[in-house]
Amino acid sequence: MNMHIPYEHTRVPENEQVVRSQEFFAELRTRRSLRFFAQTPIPTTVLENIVAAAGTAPSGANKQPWRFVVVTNPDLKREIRIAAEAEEKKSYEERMPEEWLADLAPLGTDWHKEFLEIAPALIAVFAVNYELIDGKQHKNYYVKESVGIACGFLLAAIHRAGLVALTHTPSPMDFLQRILDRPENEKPFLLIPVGFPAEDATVPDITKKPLSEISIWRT
Ligand code: IYR
Repeated sequence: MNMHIPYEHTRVPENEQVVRSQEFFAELRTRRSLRFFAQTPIPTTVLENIVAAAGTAPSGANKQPWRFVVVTNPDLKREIRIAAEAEEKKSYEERMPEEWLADLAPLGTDWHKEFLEIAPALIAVFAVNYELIDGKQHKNYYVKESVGIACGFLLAAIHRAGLVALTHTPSPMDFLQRILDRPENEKPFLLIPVGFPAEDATVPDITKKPLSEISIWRT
């Protein structure tokens, strides 16, 4: 059944396209992954808008196979920190090969994850591999791609709102399913602390590859 409706489009003149695309790039390039947060709370409306923006992402067959669990409860944040640090300690001390540790050295990361308690909000993103409707499993499509795109939208929305975040990947992170009481069909995808930067926040001295290195033009 084809249920198309007219697409509303406002034409952007070419000169304005150039300005807008340049400004958007300029804004995005100031985004950094932050590990040092202030405790300042985030207005709930802002958090809602950020998550709603993520929910506009495209997805396989428009199944929207994502769930965003927004955690501001201090006891839950603490529980998540303790569980994440237990896994990360094992990873850093036993599981990660030398090459990986060497690649992470410029970032200065280790198993301590204070930010999981300090950041005013943690957004735990879950990938929904299938929906359970009336006890029947309905598969979702391109789940990783879809949720990855939604997380990109989420990070851009966080940045646009004047907030900072970290795409944190404790591994393994099944503890999130248990602590946050999510069903079997939802698998943890990313854990994103969100907030304001600490006064004395620092970031690694790293840069992005130039356009010439990330693109090939076949004109
Ligand atoms: N998940 C660990 C290790 C880690 C891995 C990568 I790849 C990073 O870019 C950063 C950290 C951690 O969160 O510390």
